[in-house]
Amino acid sequence: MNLSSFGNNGTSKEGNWSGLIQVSFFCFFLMLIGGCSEKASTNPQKPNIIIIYADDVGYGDLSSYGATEIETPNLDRLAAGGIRFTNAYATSAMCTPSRYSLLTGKYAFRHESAGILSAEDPLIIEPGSTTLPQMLEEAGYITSIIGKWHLGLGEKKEPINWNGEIKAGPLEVGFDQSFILPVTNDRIPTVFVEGHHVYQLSEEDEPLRVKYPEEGDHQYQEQQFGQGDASSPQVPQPLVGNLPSGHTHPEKLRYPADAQHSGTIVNGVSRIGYMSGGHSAWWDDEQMAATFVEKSESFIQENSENPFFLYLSLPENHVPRIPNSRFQDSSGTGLRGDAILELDWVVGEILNTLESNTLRDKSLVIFSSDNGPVFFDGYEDGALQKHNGHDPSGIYSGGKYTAYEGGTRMPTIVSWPGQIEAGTESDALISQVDLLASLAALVDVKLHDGNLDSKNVLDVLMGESEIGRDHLVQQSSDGLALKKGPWKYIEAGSRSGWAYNRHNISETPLNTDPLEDHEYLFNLEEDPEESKNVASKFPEKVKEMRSLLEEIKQAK
Ligand code: NG6
Ligand code: CA
Repeated sequence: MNLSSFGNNGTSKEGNWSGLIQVSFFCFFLMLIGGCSEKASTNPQKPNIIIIYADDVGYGDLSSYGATEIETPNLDRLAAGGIRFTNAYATSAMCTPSRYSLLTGKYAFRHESAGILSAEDPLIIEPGSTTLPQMLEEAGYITSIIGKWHLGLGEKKEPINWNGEIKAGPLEVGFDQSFILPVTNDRIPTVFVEGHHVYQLSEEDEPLRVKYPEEGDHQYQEQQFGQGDASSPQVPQPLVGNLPSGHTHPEKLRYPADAQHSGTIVNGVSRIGYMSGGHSAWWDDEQMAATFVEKSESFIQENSENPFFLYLSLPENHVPRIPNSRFQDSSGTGLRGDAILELDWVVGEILNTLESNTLRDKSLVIFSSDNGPVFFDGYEDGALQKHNGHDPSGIYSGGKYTAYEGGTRMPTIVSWPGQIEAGTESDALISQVDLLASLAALVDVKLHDGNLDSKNVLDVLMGESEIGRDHLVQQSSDGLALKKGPWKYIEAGSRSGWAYNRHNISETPLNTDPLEDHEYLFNLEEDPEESKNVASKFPEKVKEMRSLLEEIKQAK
């Protein structure tokens, strides 16, 4: 008998307390007669933990999740060796909030600054607070982040000096080592930061300077110039230095960009924001995947005797999609598909490294993505025109930014050979916010922060239980949604803005009233595509879901 899926470390306000108390008494009684084993707490195990976190990869993007136009053999190998989750979620349909939840165990809507960040935004995780790497460090792990960070750097008061010490960042919130892409690959600066310093920045270089347009500038540019019209006499000039930008030199671009992505050109692609100097440190987009593989391999090899935690946060499939030339034109589905193949290659390299170091059986590997897919996200890179029938949201509607299932339901694979049964599938409801409490249970660390949204679903992750969460919150760019049982409730206002992006394969509005500002209720069992709003048919259910969401929002 295994009861540990009921345990939530007392961390959540959403738990069924009376059930928990009953179970605790029952468990206590069984313990007296020697029959209750809470595997995670009485027999802690310390496998290496590797979270491979992809960017903008959708539910339908992997062949193990039904893709037919794209083959992902390495991710399929991972799935064949573990559990494939079909009801697992990121907390949000955007990057920063999902990553915030993954690392802190808290819903990001509780944090006023956890929106999509720029390179001028400070760190949004409080140094010294409970985080996934800090918890694992406490359990004796060596912890490292390699890849995309996007949770802010530095402090509020002072802008970052990119030529000096860059702090606070990952090292201040629990990572022992860090090699990061600081923001997004479509944002300036296009440099890596290792520890507290820009990687490979030469002192001989002009100082690296970074500047983003103010909100007002964005709108001004967009209204005035649309897609960076160089023939206009008022072409926006760089806000720092005088390097070519998408506005000033559109003829230098691999592909056209929208006004916001028309800042400094790096490797033939204009980015959000402006940069000058620091040229020695600029990354080569085509080598990025190989760089992260190389850094990961060294970290794994150097720590083969320790339990280690590697948060490998890959930029594929975020724009701009500039895979290595080996992958360009390899998928038959345009650059978006090519980037998925590159991601799959990285996963294969990591698995091979674990195997060749005889670490595979000692390693728990978790793969997921931060938010749903998108074709056009600022660049005319042909992704939409060349999809060749590949639908990255699978059977679901929507994608990145949206409250629909495609925004947050993520391909999620958990594998630990010898401990988790291979080739299995689970439809238990889980969220990435649960990793903190679940992994804490695995390594037997008691969490000090009592205000977490994270629930211990370790038994579900281990394939020992099908009982996941009762409900979870999905954050879109415009509001919140709540999923409970077959029901999905979307609060009023949540479908504006990006709602036209309902079905990503066409990005044409299938929805007849995309901007209606009212509540939605869907029965996902009967209508997984979220096409029939049944709110007026089930007013009591709407009321119940609305008040549960309100209760979760109010919880502190
Ligand atoms: C948006 C960008 C988008 C992408 C996103 C972050 C515009 C118009 N759009 O603001 O291109 O960079 O931020 O994506 O600027 S995420 O996956 O990191 O959340
Ligand atoms: Ca993302």
